[in-house]
Amino acid sequence: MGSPHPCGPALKNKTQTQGIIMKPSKAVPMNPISAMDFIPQEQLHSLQLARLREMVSLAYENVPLFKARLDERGVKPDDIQKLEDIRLLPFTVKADLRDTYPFGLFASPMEDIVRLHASSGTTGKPIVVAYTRQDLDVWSTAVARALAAVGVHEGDIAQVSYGYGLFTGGLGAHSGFEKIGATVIPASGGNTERQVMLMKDFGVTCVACTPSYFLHMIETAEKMGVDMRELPVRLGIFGAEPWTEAMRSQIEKKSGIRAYDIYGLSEIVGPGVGCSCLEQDGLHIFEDFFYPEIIDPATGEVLPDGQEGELVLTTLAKRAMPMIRYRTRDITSIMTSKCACGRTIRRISKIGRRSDDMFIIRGVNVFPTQIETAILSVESVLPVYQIILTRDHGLDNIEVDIEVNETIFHDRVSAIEDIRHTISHAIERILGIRVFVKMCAPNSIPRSEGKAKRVIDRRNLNA
Ligand code: DLL
Repeated sequence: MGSPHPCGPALKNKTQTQGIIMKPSKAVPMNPISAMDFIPQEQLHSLQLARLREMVSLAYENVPLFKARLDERGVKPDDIQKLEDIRLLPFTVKADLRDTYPFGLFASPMEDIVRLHASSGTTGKPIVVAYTRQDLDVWSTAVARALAAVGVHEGDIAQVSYGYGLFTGGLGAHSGFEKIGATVIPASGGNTERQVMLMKDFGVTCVACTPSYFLHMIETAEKMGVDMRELPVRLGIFGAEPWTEAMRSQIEKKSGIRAYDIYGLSEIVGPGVGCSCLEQDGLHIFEDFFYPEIIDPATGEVLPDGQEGELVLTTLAKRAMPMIRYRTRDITSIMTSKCACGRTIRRISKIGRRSDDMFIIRGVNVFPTQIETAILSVESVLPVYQIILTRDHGLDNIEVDIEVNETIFHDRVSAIEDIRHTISHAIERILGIRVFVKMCAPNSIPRSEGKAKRVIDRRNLNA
């Protein structure tokens, strides 16, 4: 403690952005838990190599699938002599977790495993992930470092509104806040009016939930006559789903808080693989725990920093279920510039899409977040939308349903029609194709309490 927070001065200057008045934050001293974020690169690389070698041996000796794949390639754990040798190792994919369901990828005996989580897949069985006591410590440390990077500190009152349970969001965020020494309110998702009440009555200063759920909280607060800008809440730690910069600005504008981005996935640990810092420019990866690579999704070839591709992650400190070169399907790039916050750990750019979120309409690749960007380029529209995919005589069609607010809804029909046209054109500008846009009545699109369901795919039903 004692030394000034490397981001302190920047923080003070950021009370006003793009004409939006933000709640002032005070500069906080650097939390010692952040020390590893500033480790010199050479030290980081030798630590990464030592840990990688340990992980590979652990997996080789205990996970039959991994051993078989290495043997097939004629690779031995000892062949990993430098960090680049990671390229000798095979990728792991989601199907590997399904095929070995439930415990086939565990590398530690069951008596050392103290926690299981699971992520619900779109089909069939969930994937199961495991943690030893030491893994839980790594996880809470990663989340605490993420929180420290955005200025969460002792004395903060944190409402965790990610779902608690098999989903890693709730318990993951919870343990990070506890490690920082904040007061945690384990609200979990749902019962939004009560969420707003807690926020107000308990003097909440930090909220953690999905960005789409926070937007719903803002709306609910408005209906309850509570102005979030008047509450002590000053920052949000949002993640678990792709969201755009435009969505971030909307949230900040409507609530007066700072919206930070936290990234993670169950297979690797849960939330806390990476997080934005006070600079809000990309997400730092906690590289001493999770080794990032970017590959060309088509060829598997490793791409240089700066190039966009699929993020591949290797756990460097997880013993229950080490993950070697896990293909996340998340599309991003490793940023090449140094961050103004001074952290030496590298950043990835905001994850706007997953390769499996993509759908093809009339030959054009479309990602839901592109549609979000178009919608949010139009003033007075909420990012409450759904994309409906249908198939007619073998041809895919897309319809974008967008809600309008009460004021617009009760305005002239021509006003709604104007907005519809503007959005249609904005989408056409971004995608290069025309799509059918439908304006919907207020509150007609279901709100999410966790990850938003943006795409309703009806193509199989009426193919
Ligand atoms: O969503 C873990 C998590 C919980 C992260 C709370 C952040 C906050 P899964 O359910 O396994 O785990 O889903 C992981 O969600 O591969 C991404 O596609 C997406 N995702 C997670 N965070 C972000 C983010 C949790 N900040 C999948 N931006 C990942 C974009 C995200 N996408």
